[in-house]
Amino acid sequence: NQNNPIRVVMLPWLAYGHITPYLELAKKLTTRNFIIYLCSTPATLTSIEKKITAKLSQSIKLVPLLLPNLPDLPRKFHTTNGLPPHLMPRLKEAFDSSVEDFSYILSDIKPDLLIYDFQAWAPLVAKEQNIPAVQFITNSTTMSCFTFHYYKNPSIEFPFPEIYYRDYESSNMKGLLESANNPKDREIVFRVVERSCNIVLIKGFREIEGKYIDYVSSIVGKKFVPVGPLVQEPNPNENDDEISLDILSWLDKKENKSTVFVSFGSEYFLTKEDMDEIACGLELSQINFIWVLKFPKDNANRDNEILLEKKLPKGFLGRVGNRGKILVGWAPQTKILEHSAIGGFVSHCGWNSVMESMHFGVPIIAVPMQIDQPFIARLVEEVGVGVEVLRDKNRMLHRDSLATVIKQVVFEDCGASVRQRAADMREKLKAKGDEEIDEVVKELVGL
Ligand code: BUP
Repeated sequence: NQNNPIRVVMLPWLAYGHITPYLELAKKLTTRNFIIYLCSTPATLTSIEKKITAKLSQSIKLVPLLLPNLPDLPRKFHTTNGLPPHLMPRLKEAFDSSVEDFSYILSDIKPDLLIYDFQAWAPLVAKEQNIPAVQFITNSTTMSCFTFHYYKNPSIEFPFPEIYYRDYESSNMKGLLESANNPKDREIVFRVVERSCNIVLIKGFREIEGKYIDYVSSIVGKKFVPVGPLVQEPNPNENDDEISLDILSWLDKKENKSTVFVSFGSEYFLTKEDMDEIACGLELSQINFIWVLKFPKDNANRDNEILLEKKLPKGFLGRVGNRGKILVGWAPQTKILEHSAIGGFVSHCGWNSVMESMHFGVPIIAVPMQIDQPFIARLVEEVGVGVEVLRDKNRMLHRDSLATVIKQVVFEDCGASVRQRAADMREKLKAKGDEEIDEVVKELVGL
């Protein structure tokens, strides 16, 4: 009822790739009489602050969570964005030690519900205050399906070979399997999900992940409820910075579907070997490209041109000339993917990026790097909206393989069906209403 909105505290993991789906879910729920308190560190909240318009700020409140002051973890590192990888364990530790502050926040707000990510402590704090808690997993369900299967039945073969990564020896897969055989890890993973009320929310939709959603629900013993693709629509009124404007006007001069967008997400830093092969693959493919490059925040004060000259193959920038744009920092990704000049997305297959690519009908050249990305790359192939660039048996990426897949997906006849599937997916998603959110609201109200 209008006078009694449902009040929800949300606590995502401290990463842009997590806080944006939480924000998008928050936006949808506020249209159904919810008030959301989105709780995160100031460093993480900064990345979404400008998306909270005056109107939204009535129903989405940003609540800063201050991590204990750790001398070697200054505030700017209280988010995974640009976090040098060696500091990740410190960030996790600091987040875990914010339990007391979080408990104050909950007792101050007294919400009807907590929606949490993968902090096992969050639902316990809520339980102490009689607040129900629901987990919202922002990863692809293919990954959850795999991990929960092996955590539960380490000796039984995984029933979906279609998404089982081709390379059993990859460090990613080895790490997952080792962890599955470790009783301590097993317990932790189940503890997080078991503390969720009888449902678990997941980002995605049944048409592409239905069988995985059903399977994971059956092994965990809770209903996994998809919340939809949650793609943030590009906001034409949002002021772009100078670099973004330059990129978009450069794209305006390129022909329809003549250019690929290249990005490996907000968290991953390319190895020197991969950076060389990707650069040379783009050069070989002869295609126009926009490449977003990320370096750890340690490097942020360096002059970008000098940094690029040092990191990219010798003479690369001169040879590609006006055919390529390199952006160090943050790209207006959805505005780029929406642009008619874009004909493909060379992507690490982060779940948000894949949903955005499907939403805008852009076929994917999949170059997965870690964690859930190899599973998502297989799903992208299964759904038919992209092709994976395979590595060799030593896990090395090769420039020729990348160039071959780019050409196939973007303009060769043999890629026509992939392009068609991507275009069909766009139409399918356009026609999709908010049925997932209605279902989610029904479940949440019934808790
Ligand atoms: Br980089 C970058 N601009 O320059 P994923 C990313 N994004 O808008 P990730 C930009 O960040 P995990 C940039 O549109 C997407 O919504 C992009 O999320 C946006 O990958 C998000 O694709 C990136 O899920 O996170 O960041 O590696 O894989 O952990 O989900």
